[in-house]
Amino acid sequence: MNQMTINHYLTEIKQQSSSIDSELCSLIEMISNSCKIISYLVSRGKISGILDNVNSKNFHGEVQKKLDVMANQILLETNEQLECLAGIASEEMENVYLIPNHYSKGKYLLLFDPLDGSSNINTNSSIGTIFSILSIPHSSSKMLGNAMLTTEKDFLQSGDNQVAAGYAIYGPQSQFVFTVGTGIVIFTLDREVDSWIMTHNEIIIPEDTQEFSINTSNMRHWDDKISSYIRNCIAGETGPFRKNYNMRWIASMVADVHRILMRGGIFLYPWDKRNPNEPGKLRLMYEANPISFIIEQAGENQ
Ligand code: FDP
Repeated sequence: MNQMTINHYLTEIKQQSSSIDSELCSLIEMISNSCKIISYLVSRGKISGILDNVNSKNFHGEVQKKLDVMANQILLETNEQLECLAGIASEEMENVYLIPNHYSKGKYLLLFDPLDGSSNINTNSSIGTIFSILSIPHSSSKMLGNAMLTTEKDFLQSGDNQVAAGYAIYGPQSQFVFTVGTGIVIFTLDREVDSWIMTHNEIIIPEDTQEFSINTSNMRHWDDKISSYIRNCIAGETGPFRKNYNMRWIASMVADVHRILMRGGIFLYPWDKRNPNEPGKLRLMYEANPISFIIEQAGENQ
């Protein structure tokens, strides 16, 4: 069987689309390499001592585990030297990281959640890494010699501007899922050859489904519309939808969304009354935007 690697795939689509350049391809490949290292650490678990808490919280107030910190460092250090990035933003860092002057810079901005679902690390459940890639907006780009300069403001773009997005899922199989706006591809890590191998192409989310995914223990905090929708799902054949539904909640968005990519369903983490001044638990730039791009690309009309 001819095995398609990420490098082969990117080389092919670069020839087909003028909006995909070599820098973007190298960046995606390097992110996939970082995820390979993280996958290895995750799979060794307690043996590599990465499950312990470190004595710090991230700036969202969440207790960090050694693995959160290491995954962040791996993504940062492997990608900063690539010569195609101007800056990096991470859920684990308070400020954006501008590529230091001793490295060459490029036009891309990389945003990531190094370890999504990290409350599950100790339970040996699936967790993941989410990433999003933007370009420095033309209007704001300033040059220093040949290098583009960037500021925090350049990161604050609409999700529609993403040039690529994806995630790695570390489960029974490790998989790397991404889009450059031409559909979804999935690569599975073959540890025997230490390579991501394409296993799924042209993914379309099945239209018909019997599953919804939401943390129903928060129901009392939701607004009326969400509560009523979920009550209708729970009512099954006896309710207005006249259909029985099943509920699944892994508490790791990457794992819940991956299941939906494979067999359909809906995932919700709605705003709730516990933090009325916040728009919701999921972070727009590192979680909601990239996952939305993936889901959009897995729609029927692509
Ligand atoms: P986590 O905090 O463990 O990183 O985005 C955060 C997230 O996980 C999602 O992956 C997951 O769907 C959700 O939070 C789980 O939240 P609850 O524990 O409130 O159910």
